[in-house]
Amino acid sequence: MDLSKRKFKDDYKKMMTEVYSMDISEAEPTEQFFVLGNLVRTYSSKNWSHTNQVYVENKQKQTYYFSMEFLLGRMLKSNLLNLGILNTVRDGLYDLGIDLETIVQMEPDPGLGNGGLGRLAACFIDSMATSEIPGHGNGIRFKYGLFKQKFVNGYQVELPENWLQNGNVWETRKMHAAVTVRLYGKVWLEKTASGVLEPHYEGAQKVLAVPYDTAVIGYKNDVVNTLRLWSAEVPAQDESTDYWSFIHQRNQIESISEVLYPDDSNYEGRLLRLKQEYFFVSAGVQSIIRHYKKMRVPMLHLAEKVAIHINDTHPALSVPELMRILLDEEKMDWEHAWNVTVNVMSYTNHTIMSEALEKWPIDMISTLLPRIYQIICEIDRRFTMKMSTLFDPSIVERTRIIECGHVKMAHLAIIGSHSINGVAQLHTTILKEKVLHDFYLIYPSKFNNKTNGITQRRWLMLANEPLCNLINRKIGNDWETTPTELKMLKAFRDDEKTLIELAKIKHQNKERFAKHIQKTMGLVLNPDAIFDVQIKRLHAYKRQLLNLLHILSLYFQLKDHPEADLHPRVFIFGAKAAPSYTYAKQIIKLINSVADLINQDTTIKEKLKIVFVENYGVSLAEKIIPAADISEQISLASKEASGTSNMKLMLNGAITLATLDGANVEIRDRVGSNNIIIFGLREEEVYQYYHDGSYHSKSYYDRNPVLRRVLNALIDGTIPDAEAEGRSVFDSLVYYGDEYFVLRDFDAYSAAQKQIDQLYRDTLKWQRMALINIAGAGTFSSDYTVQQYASQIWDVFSRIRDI
Ligand code: BZD
Repeated sequence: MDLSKRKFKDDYKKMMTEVYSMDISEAEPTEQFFVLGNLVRTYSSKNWSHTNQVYVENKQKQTYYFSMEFLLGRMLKSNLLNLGILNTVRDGLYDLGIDLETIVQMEPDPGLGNGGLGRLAACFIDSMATSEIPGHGNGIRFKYGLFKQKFVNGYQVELPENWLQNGNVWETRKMHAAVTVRLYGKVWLEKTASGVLEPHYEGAQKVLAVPYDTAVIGYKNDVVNTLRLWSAEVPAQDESTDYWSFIHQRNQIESISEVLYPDDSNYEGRLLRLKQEYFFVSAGVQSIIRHYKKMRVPMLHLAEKVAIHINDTHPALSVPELMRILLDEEKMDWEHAWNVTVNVMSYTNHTIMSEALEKWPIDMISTLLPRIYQIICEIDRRFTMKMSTLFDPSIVERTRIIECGHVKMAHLAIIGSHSINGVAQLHTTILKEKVLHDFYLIYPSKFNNKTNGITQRRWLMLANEPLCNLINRKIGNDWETTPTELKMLKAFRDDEKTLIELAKIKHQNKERFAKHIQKTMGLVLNPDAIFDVQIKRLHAYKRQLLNLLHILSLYFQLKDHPEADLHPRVFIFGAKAAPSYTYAKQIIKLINSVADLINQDTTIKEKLKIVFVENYGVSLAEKIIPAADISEQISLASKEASGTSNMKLMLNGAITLATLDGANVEIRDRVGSNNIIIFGLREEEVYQYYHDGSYHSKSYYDRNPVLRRVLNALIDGTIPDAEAEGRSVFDSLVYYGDEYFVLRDFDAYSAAQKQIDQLYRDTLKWQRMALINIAGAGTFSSDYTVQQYASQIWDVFSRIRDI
């Protein structure tokens, strides 16, 4: 948008008066933030209603991205950037004696997600608006986001994250668009005079779903899409309602949108979770249908105007919910309703881990959602009947929805969608060949890959302005809207001046991060050290333990040979563990205890430092990533579906240290083997071990003296105050099979780390690698990913063609 500094300053002063009736000089930073937020809203509001109007007038097909999680991060700067007024506003505020960066910190970081899946959803809505795809988010307005993590004596403690405490400047409550969601009760079918079966309901609990809409602003293109998050409320009561039963009911209902479940990659069959899933799906589908009806296009054509995307299985109930509406309310017959539904729905799988696959006990579903359960049974009946004529009975048994008293949500999503995609090439191949092979035999053409992506706006333009400025000076700014243009940087691969500039920027970013750590943790970091970063959820398969065991081996090397020629290192961890995941919490405690041991040991001359940041989330990631030299992507091959921090870190010039897992494979293909450090078991080798059962972790302990010493340190008192945790980890690695092959990959990992130690000493060589990584990161822009979804899955129009 066009905005002069002068106009902005006038608007800001005026808004301050309107909102708080005071002068700027009297305002606190929280008030300054709130006023700026309000102003940004007014700046985008015209385009928001205009975008909606254009969509309606053109009867344009709309995509709705259904996701339990949207891990948005702070939105002020991102909105200013996308409106094209970031610098104007920064300068204008400066004139008014206000520092934008101070205001930015006042915004709570909405943590409405666990990790990669939720952050992907946030990148996607940003990219859809930027790519001019008519695409909107649909989710839950959790009152409490993912817990706030604190370390107490090295242990993770979870505190509530009350992000809405001071209100949310970005949202608009849309009472007129509220819908009713029905839970429990009885349902039976009765034949009408015309002979069709009609459902009758009795005694259902009614929940009012109230939408809160947030503008999703495209990058400098006047497009504003919508993120719609639903809040559960008590419907208006009639006068006879008893007061106490009302209070009881209110508590029950409001609990639905109270708190995000913190369990990532682990399924827990809790009733409240099932309520949450149905709640936002039912509200979303109902509101889509209500909107669609305004276009006056027959319901049979729904799939020409609407696409619904199922982000992991959490929204899989959208399949029977849409069926319910088409059958019961729109009076469509089953075949037509099913055809419409399958054409509307598409599904992304984000994991192959069996413990993450949702399956609900049938008594739970049938009690909570009686009509939905009937429909699921009918989908299952028709599926098994049809497939029995075409496939081996064992395949049908393995693929049906209802099995052993459970409803399998992935099966429901697959059968009810026209497209199933994995999130990286390797992941999709594993789905096709192993995990979902039976379904691949049945529906080969439904399967496709869409490698994940990240938005370069948040993860480079906002997080790393110095690097962004350097890139613009070298190759111009076409890459902002055509990110593959970053490849032009390769022309500077042998340009010493550019490489030195790159090194300087990284150094400044490391200094900035070191300052932050000194201020928040009291730890002094040496910015000349290698900053080695592993930031992701804590999970055994991601193998933070492999990193830790290697750190211990370096420590012992330095204890034995204080003169050892090791380049100083700072190991940076950021990770939350699911509160119920005991093993992950033990690993957190161990890392913190090793950090105490090493950080306080003056004999190693500051060569090693460990920083475990508390409460890792989007805002911290924005600080850490620009300062990273090494990106640790060391999951056991086959287990990490894609990963996305790998993409953010390469975009910021970190060198990836990785197994050939998830999108690491594609990163390697992009930058070439010389510009990434690959180690460890490959996916085929992992499966071979599963097949022949020949992995015996104890033999690695017995045969490898370095490893033995490190592992013994876990149980011999070397690590202060972590005996129980050390013993548990030791036993699991040495005696209980080492599920994720940590000991098997230890030597290869250590060798790779040694190679890094050597490579880093040659600044020009290192920076050349960094440059090639930045140049190759453009393909991993979520702009391209959503453009591929739009053209190949949703069949919606995007102004910009995919690559
Ligand atoms: O999804 C992650 C995968 O582990 C990553 O490999 C992948 O890059 C991203 C995006 O595709 N999965 C999750 O983040 N999963 C969850 O957060 C989750 C949350 C609730 C329940 C189950 C899983």
